[in-house]
Amino acid sequence: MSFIRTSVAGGVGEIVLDRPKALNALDQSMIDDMYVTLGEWGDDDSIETVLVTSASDRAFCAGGDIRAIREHAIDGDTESITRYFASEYRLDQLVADYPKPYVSLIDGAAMGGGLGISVHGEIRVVTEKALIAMPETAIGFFPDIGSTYFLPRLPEGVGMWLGLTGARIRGVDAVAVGMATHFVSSADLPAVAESIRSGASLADALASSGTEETSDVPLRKIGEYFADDNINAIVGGLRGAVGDDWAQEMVGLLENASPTSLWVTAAMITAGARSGLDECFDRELHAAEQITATNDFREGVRAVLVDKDRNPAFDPASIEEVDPAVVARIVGA
Ligand code: QUE
Repeated sequence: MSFIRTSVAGGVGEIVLDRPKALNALDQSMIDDMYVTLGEWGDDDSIETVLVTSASDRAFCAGGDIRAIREHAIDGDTESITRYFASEYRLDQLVADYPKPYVSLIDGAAMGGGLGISVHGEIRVVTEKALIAMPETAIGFFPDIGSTYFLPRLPEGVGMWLGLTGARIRGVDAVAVGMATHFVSSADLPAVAESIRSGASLADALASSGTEETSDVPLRKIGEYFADDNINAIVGGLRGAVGDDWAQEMVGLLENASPTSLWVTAAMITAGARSGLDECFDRELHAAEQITATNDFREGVRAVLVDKDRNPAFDPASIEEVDPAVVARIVGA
């Protein structure tokens, strides 16, 4: 029993994410199976291209197996937590370093861990059904999977905006900010996949990509409000924009998040701007080990994913009360 399916034909190795009931959330076995498969295919001269697709029509991959991590935290099983994140980040690093074209077809939700196995790869194809986000601050965690490397390299403020608010963006937006490389309509995606499987060059398979649609991500406002590394300054700026509905909507998203997670996220993205990818993964592993031991993580996962009351009791409850020493301990600064 495996939650990934693999096949090889015509020089193309395909991994199908197949855990639809959990929206393909990556559990330990999927991470292990993907790592082994990609390792073998990387050394196999008969394989020219790797294709990653989903068996779910709703999701590419909703994230990590964060419910299991919460159970490990409650049980005090820190070994399993370290094993999970270390192997997940090692998989993401392998995708980043992959010696041949690695192509992800994203035709549904791709969040958190789902971006770790796609964004670091060479080709990321999205459709109008793609929904892209780093939503971890709402569960008392932080944007990980190497996002502390790629978020600060997006256009001005965009990484901080995505990481702090957990805002969901569409496929066309993901192309506009550089998280995705190609847009194909969902109706045309099966033909693109077939073309890749039949051994066509990626240039030919993707020749008709593109869209008339335009992104409505408000880049100017994002640059205005989120190009800062201080949470008080960001939230203060947004709160001060009284007539601006978008700014107040962002305040609402930030108020939904763990205040500690917001400070940790800002510090991690700021540090990641000046770090290589491997250093970002090391920092993320330390922070993941630390933050999963906190009350906010247990409580955030409980409220969003277990009881689904969406009413977490974060402690402290406001950004002003967060202790900088706690943030520094989690980040490892
Ligand atoms: C933040 C997250 C995750 C999330 C929601 C958040 C995450 C994750 C899932 C998820 C969603 C549906 C499932 C599932 C998991 O949701 O990492 O098993 O069926 O995996 O706000 O980080």
